[in-house]
Amino acid sequence: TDKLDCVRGQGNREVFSVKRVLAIILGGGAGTRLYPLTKLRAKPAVPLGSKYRLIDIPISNCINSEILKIYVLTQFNSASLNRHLNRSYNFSGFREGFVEVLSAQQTKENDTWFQGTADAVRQYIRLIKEWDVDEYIILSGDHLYRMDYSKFIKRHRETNADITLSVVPIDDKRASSFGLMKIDSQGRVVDFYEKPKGDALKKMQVDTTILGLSKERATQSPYIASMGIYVFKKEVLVDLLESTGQTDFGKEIIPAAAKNHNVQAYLFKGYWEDIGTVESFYEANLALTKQPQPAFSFYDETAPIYTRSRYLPPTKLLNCQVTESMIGEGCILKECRVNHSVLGVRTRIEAHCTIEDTLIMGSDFYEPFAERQSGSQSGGVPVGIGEGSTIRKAIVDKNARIGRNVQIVNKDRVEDAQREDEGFYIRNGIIVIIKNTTIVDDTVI
Ligand code: ADQ
Ligand code: ADP
Repeated sequence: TDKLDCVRGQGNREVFSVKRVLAIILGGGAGTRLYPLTKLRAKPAVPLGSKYRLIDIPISNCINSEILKIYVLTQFNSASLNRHLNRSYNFSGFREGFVEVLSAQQTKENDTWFQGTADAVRQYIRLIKEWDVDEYIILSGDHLYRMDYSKFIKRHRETNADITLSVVPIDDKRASSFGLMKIDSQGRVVDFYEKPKGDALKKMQVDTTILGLSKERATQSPYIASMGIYVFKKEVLVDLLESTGQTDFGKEIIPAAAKNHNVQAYLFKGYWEDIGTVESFYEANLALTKQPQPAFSFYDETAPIYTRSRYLPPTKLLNCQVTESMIGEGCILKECRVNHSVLGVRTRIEAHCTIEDTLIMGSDFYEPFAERQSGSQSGGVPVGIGEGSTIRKAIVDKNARIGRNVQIVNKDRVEDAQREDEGFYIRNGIIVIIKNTTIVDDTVI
């Protein structure tokens, strides 16, 4: 089939078209930063904003930029990821489009897992280079943003760059968790340092008015950070991966290339958030409820975010007080109070519950009435949030069964705890109830 793909690729000869670009989405390595949301699924399949999944963001950006050849690289494949992609992105009507998962495999040449990002691409370089394209665009699977990649690619071609990095100005506080760079007056990257600390960090400080920022903004954000999104000339990426053993883009490939290649910086001006940690993921989800103007909205007529269509019935609310929240389809809410929260598809909340500052992911299925009845009669807990329960500052993963009069409020104000056997984690003070977990009646967390 590789050969066939190649032949199909050669039919595509538009000059200066984004169609001659292949996207490679880095879907996730060991999955530790979002754990336990990645306990039972690949990172790209993590649910986001009531009805989406993380992978919908870069794929939608690709589609809206007319890039329809998309590989998703993951170290940990899962049935739910494949199911989601197969059901959502069926490009039968588009010429040559595909979304395919390539998962890490152990081969004779490569018997170690969880190498870096560049190594993940290298494992599939033979397949990837078969495509007759001009550039590869390398994307991350855990960012929330809307971007027209065609502008990014245009800039790459205009500057005849070998590699172009998408960049944002960043402040002192967050700078050390990014790859930072110095650029010259033409926008060429002359120095790159991955996540510098202490003195090394200070040395990467620059005058960001060079990016066109006002004096005031430049003082607030004196660093130029890589978004971890790259456009590579085809032959440059192939050569770098085949002629070196470098395993990571941020740590090795980019810093080395800045010394002897034309590496350019492309300034991205929109909202962009790395949501690869439990804390940033939680914050970004709740930020969607902000009024009147959330920083990011899934709604944009010209560049929609796609996902799987589900044909769920509308949400039913009985006698609820809902403020500053987002509610997915197919939910049933009885007499409850919901404030500053995001509820996913098929969420079920019984009477006298209080839900605050919480992300509930909902459920994959409806439990028939008879099952709920007989289950609770025999001491079982139905899917959803049971009567009289209170949940604050938490993430409740899918299919969780929360009993009656449960309090998930972080009573002892714990910052971090790993209580997997009891069905939860606490990360940065946020309680995460693990997928499929049962929390019995009257539990206090
Ligand atoms: P990080 O995000 O910290 O920094 P990394 O951990 O390499 O870098 O992850 C990049 C992306 O690749 C993530 O989406 C991750 O899930 C995925 N990934 C990691 N290992 C993978 C593997 N083996 N297979 C498939 N996917 C994998 C990067 C850059 C910085 C930049 C920040 C911006 O290195 O320079 O500033 O992104 O967020
Ligand atoms: P996750 O969000 O954790 O990735 P999955 O993608 O594995 O979850 O599950 C999603 C899909 O699986 C749902 O759309 C649903 O159709 C199906 N599903 C899972 N469990 C059940 C069940 N018990 N009954 C019916 N459908 C189910």
